Amino acid sequence: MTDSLTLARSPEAASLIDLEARYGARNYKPLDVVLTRGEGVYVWDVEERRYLDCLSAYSAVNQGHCHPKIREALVAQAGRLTLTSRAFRNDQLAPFYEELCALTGSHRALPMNSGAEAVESALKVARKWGYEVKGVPQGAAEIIVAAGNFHGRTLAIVGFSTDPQSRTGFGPFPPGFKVVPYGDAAALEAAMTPNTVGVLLEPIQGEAGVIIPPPGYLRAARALCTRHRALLILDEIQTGLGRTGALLAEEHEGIEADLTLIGKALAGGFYPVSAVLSNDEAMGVLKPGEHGSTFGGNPLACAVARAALRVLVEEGMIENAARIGARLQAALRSVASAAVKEVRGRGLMIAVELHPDAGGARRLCEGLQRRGFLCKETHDHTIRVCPPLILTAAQADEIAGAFEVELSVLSR
Ligand code: IF1
Repeated sequence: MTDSLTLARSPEAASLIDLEARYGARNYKPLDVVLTRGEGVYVWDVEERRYLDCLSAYSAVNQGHCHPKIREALVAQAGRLTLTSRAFRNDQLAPFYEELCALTGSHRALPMNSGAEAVESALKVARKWGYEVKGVPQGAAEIIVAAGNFHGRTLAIVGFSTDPQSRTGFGPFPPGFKVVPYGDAAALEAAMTPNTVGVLLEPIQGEAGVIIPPPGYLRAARALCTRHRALLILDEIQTGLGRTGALLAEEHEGIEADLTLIGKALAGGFYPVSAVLSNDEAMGVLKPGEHGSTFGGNPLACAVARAALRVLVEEGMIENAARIGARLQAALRSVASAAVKEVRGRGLMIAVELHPDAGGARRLCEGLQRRGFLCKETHDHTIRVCPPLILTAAQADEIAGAFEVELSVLSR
């Protein structure tokens, strides 16, 4: 099991890695690649080696690295006005609301910063809606989540995580959450009570390894929430904004959530911007002073997000993700390797799962790195393949080719 690369490491890279180890919290174990520049699907390390980015910063760089039009919007706004607090209004928030709601068919949007903040905000809205609109007794609200979920790293969120690494050592956790198996509509129905105020699901579970639920599961969840008067909350922070070949993954099932969470690529990798998208009934429960954020809805965030959404749509990235994603999935499935257990995906949200005895996903990622492709493993045996949505057919074929070569080494 190689635990370090055979790639030559310059004194600059070695020094930067040492400084990280000396001064940084050790909450990540990144590949030993020190990046210094990004453009489109490519990033370069401090030794000027070029890599095709197959992670897109966990789908936060769907538009490609350093997109020039988003950068222009950032620089222009940064020279005018960056932060006012919400004590005052600014000239970017209203057009951001209007464009975002028009694009997504939402009635209202709540602007936040990180994905976890959007999730926490949705949990608060669902509980308040439950008490004030549905009539659930105060303090009795229940929210159902799925096993294998990943919704962020705050205490409430890790409190309902089923991943020991995410939750061990951080208790006690807030009550009011129930966990059901993902993809099982009967189990979801059985967990619903008159106090159920919300069901929080990822349309495709990202961190769990691109787990796609059975066809009809999301439609069933939608119907159950309608029947039991609970809010369907879809976390599209990773699946949204074109990643699965549709603007929102919910479109593949022809449903609409009551609350939809977006983040990551909402600002094309330039700035932390997230949002809760809602119909009037749910978001209407928030009154002035009941929720907020220092940076939520700031003019710089809104200007950047407006540009990020504009290029996503105008440059056909969503359609490209569908077309090139299908090509890449087919090419990866055609790789004849005994090491591969399954290739899963929708659009350019793809995962290659290896058999447990194949030698480990981390080793494959290090081999791919030597060939100029940056991928990230999840849960030991699965490699995410999530390049920017601007990927070309030729680049998709290069990724599949690199997997074929590295997998042939693994399966020997
Ligand atoms: C890490 C992966 C992890 C998310 C979904 C909410 C959030 C995320 C579906 C929270 C964030 C990031 C967090 C980052 C690595 C990455 C990740 F799933 F994408 F692979 F961890 F599981 N909902 N996912 O995927 O958004 O607060 O981070 O802006 O924590 O290591 P955030």
